[in-house]
Amino acid sequence: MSSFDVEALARGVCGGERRAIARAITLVESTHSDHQSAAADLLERLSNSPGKALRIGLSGAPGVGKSTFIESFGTFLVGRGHRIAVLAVDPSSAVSGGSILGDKTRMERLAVEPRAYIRPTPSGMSLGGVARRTRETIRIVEAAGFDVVIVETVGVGQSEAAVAAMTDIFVLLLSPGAGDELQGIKRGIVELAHLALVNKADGDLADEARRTAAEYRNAFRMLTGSGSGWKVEVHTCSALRGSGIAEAWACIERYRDWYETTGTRTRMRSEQARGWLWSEIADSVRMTIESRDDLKGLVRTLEEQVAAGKTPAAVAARRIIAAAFESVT
Ligand SMILES: Nc1nc2c(ncn2[C@@H]2O[C@H](COP(=O)(O)OP(=O)(O)O)[C@@H](O)[C@H]2O)c(=O)[nH]1
Ligand SMILES: [Mg+2]
Repeated sequence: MSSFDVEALARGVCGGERRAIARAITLVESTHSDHQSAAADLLERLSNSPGKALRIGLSGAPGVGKSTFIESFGTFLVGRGHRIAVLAVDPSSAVSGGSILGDKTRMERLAVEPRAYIRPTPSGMSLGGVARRTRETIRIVEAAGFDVVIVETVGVGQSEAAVAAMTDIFVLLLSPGAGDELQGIKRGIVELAHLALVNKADGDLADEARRTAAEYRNAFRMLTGSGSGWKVEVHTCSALRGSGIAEAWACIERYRDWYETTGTRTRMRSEQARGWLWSEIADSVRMTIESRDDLKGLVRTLEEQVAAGKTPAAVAARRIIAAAFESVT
């Protein structure tokens, strides 16, 4: 992207043009400083078209059936007149590379559906970078008219909390049988869920899936109580056969009603926006420090001292920040 007309790009995005959407996402993912100011300009223009999309976080261990579920669920929603965008937040999948190939075959119908847009994880980005750009990508696809946005994660790392902080509802996909330790899911992730779906409830696994759902229903009854006031639902589905998909959507719609009528949406979106502001500030301070040649020596020395256990991290951080801001004023 060498030269660009941000106004035209914003117009293209708002008109739902796929090429413009792809260019806009590439722009916000770029780490080039010129691109970053153009990206900020673009996002400001897009903020005139407020996001009305329902943002769904979807998580589950590798192999649980996320891609198959997205294909089935996405096709179902498209059939009901929705426009759906799928964004993946998983730095590890970009490293392994394998999942993208698998997804092409597992999301066959959705991948060619004009009312759907699938964006894989940008490669070579840290979790922080992916999470930051994913928030901006959500804004782009919302402005482009997609009214359901699914943000997918793998359920084994830290990206879940970041995704929960940028979505309206968090859906956890589970396998029949195994308890959550065996499913490779961290406890904290289970606690983020508003809806848990035990997938693969078909054939030989159907009974097991029902039992697993009952177990999770019990576990959630004990877990929640004081929380937000939403009672976590647990259902079964078969992404492969398409059963339980309509029920999952019905639950999401119930949640949405609750979310909007109780004022939770307004409160959560404000909290998320505030959190976003502060993480942008933290990121910018870091990037500014990293890009300042005059600080390189100090940073390197203190980094080594911290690594060697000679200087506490907090002390070194204060010195670096003091040095960075001192020379600004
Ligand atoms: N029996 C059954 N298999 C499924 C179902 N959903 C996914 N699978 C299979 O589970 C494997 C992993 O699915 P995939 O969607 O790639 O999982 P992901 O890694 O979570 O994205 C594939 O072989 C799928 O065909 C289901 O509902 N029932
Ligand atoms: Mg997958």
